[in-house]
Amino acid sequence: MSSCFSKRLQDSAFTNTYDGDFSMSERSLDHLRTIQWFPGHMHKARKEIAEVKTEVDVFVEILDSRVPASSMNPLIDSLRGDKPCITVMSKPDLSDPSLTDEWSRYITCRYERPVLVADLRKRAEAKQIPAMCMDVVERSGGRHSRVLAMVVGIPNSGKSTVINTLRGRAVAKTGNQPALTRQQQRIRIDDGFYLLDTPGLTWPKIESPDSGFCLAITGAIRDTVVSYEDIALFALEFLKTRYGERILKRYNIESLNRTSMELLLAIGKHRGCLIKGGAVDLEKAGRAIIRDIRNGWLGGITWESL
Ligand SMILES: Nc1nc2c(ncn2[C@@H]2O[C@H](COP(=O)(O)OP(=O)(O)OP(=O)(O)O)[C@@H](O)[C@H]2O)c(=O)[nH]1
Ligand SMILES: [Mg+2]
Repeated sequence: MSSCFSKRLQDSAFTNTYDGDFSMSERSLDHLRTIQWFPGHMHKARKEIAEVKTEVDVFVEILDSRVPASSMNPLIDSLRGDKPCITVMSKPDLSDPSLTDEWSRYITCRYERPVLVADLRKRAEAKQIPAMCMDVVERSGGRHSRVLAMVVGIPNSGKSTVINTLRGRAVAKTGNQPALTRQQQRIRIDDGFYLLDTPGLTWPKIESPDSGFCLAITGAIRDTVVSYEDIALFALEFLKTRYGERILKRYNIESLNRTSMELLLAIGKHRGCLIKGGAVDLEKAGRAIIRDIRNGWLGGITWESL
């Protein structure tokens, strides 16, 4: 393990959750509040996961590879306890390949568990999951003639999608918005392997404002909880330091030497997001940027680095 990562990382108190530095440089968005979203159905889901846990052989934790740190929900970790686990990093088509690779190697080394990076809509990529589950169950001394794997993760990370992909048809409801799954659902993949879909869980208390915004950008938190203007301001602050060229190119902007609000105004103007009288509609402009990001039109972006 020591050969994998720097001493700084190994010394860090990275136990259940990432505590490294993924804050934005040049912060100028102090007015943005910490986002919290843990609606009632998640309390119920948490209870139901705890109730069924004794039957479960292995956990499949789905992390959104765009926000690997904020996807590592300490609540899920505590519900899992010492059950075997594999980690699947979803949506690699929307994240930055080199950072996805770094995170994947980090999680493998730090948590000593198998990690699969996969576009969960593609059978060729997801099909390794059953064998990986069987393998960790066997190595942990559990039964393996009939394995029940519980799929857990933050909302909108791809839990129901992977079940549909492995089953070969749409047995679970999916869509690019959080909290679509409200109840557990057990699906037979083959005679020896069952998957249990669960409702997505957010952190009961999001400590870091940056984490809340990362989850909002990627659609793990309901869009009505925070304005598009605020999410876009956060996103632009990050993008101009890490992926500035893409902003310049996509929105035909000449210089990044502007505040995030100035960028939002320029992009709003460029996109024609105007209200009566010609002023920029900041909410509309923000929504256009967030849509571009979620659709991958600004390229693969990872919002958290090691
Ligand atoms: N681009 C991309 N989209 C994906 C991938 N996996 C899932 N999706 C999409 O992500 C969205 C959310 O997927 P779901 O399977 O509904 O997510 P979930 O984790 O079940 O969400 P909740 O039930 O709300 O907790 C859907 O639009 C999927 O098509 C992936 O690897 N890449
Ligand atoms: Mg679901």
